[in-house]
Amino acid sequence: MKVDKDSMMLYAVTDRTWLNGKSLESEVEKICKAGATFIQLREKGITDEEFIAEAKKIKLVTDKYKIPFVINDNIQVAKAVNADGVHIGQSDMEAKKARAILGEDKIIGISAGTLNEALTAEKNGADYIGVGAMFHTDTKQDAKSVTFEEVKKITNGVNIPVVAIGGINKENVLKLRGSGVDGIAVISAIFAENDVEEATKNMLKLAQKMVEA
Ligand code: TZP
Ligand code: MG
Repeated sequence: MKVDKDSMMLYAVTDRTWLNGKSLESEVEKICKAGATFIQLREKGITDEEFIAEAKKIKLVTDKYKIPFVINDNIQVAKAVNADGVHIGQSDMEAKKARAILGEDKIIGISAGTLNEALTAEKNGADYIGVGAMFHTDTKQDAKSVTFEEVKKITNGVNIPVVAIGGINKENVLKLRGSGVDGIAVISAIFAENDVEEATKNMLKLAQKMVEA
């Protein structure tokens, strides 16, 4: 499975912080059903065994809805569960390792904050770029912010899909109009909401509106 621009429209990144006793797979199922176009499983501070067990459960859901499914930052887990790919940070080594381990058919997403980083990622075989943080976010403490101008340079400069991330919510998503991004990646705008289904539907509509402009 490879990515196209359409699959970047509403990219949901998981977070168990707000589950409140609900299971991650049931929340992901609601999100898939409501129209998310891409799912990334993001876990911090668990063992690879736990990560693999969780990834297997989520993959059953994303396969059912035929939505691309990538693993954050862990190539071995992506390989072990036969995920559609992996999302990694800025590291030439990691990009090469990911391609060598996962093969040509898998999706490799790479984070970039500058045009230079985006071009390097593309050269290293990235299938899409994640750009951010677009706005203030409390979700990732070390997120660096990226200016609108830099995002425009990135979308103009690369030939692969670009998804914007970082602090994107229903109030600010339309500010990304004209940036050239193919969609939005969100954590709290979906997972921090009580009704993730409603939040997904709403964010999808807004993302489509933003991209059309
Ligand atoms: N990478 C850059 S910002 C960010 C990540 C994972 C956090 C996005 O979370 P939110 O809640 O959508 O701001
Ligand atoms: Mg990383």
